[in-house]
Amino acid sequence: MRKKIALIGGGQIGQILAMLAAQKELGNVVILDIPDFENPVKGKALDLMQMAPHGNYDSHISGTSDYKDIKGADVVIITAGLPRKEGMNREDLLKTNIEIIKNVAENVKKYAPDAFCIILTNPLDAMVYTFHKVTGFPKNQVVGMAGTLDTARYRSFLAMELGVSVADIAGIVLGGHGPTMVPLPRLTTIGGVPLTEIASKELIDKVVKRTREAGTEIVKLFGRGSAFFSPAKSAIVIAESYLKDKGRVLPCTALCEGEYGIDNLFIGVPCLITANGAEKVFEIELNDEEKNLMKTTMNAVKKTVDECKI
Ligand code: A3D
Repeated sequence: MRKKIALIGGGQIGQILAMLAAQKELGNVVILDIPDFENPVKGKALDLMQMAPHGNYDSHISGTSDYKDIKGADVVIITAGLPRKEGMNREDLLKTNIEIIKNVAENVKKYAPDAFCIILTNPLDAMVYTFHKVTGFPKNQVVGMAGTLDTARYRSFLAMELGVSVADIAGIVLGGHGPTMVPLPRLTTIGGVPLTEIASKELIDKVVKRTREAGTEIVKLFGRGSAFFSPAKSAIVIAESYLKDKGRVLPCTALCEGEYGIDNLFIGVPCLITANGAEKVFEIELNDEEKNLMKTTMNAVKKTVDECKI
């Protein structure tokens, strides 16, 4: 039987998620939005069905505002909520998006209690924490998508600066989804060659800074709204690893229970994604400077989580 992917939120990211999931034939896709946006998501679904003959996929795509339609979903990807506008930081979205996430969590718990859940709504780390608290799902069943994107941004900036194939850049960005995130140049390699041996400190610092501000750079260019192609692709990579039991090791926002000295917080860490969900968090031995950066990002995430009062 075909797998089922429920997309909660059918806006900018939701529509690209639907297209990518269909093109990869990950399963049938249901796009759910609020009643006011039921017709637009039905329209997007119909448009994607009409792309199928040239897109070479048989996935069925539908739109709805009724949670009954997500019943039996294998994967739920959540983008419901407001995105940033120019001049806003992610925390400015907290008040509105926390109510939306609580509502989504209650419904996912009721209608798709076995689904692997991937959350994108900002402020990301706090929204994943809230979703996990409200659903009470096991920790391996809930992740946030942020580090997968932050790492993709880091890799693409390095490729652009160094004039090398992005495929040969292996690296990781840890921590919260915001300006305190922690790219790890010390552990980055280009075709097996350590980055620190072929790039100057100035170049590395420039890329690290641009990575931390990458989302804001796009928000400034758009004026209204935030990135959507790359966040959608990053979430699909996580979903695919789960659905196909690929065993990708991806930076995801996962529950830490002592790892990295972090307790009871969802934050970006390297995760093994299999058919069991976020099966394992890998712990890397960090140096003192990196440990300090992790402490700073942990405190930033904790501050936002505390504001959720959940
Ligand atoms: P947008 O195009 O506005 O789509 C959001 C959709 O959510 C809209 O269609 C809304 O109608 C819908 N929605 C609102 N409330 C509900 C609800 N209660 N139930 C169901 N649907 C609802 O935004 P977007 O797709 O550009 O961004 C979505 C979210 O992702 C925002 O919070 C962004 O900040 C966030 N985002 C995260 C990243 C990460 O890397 C984590 C990157 C980019 C955007």
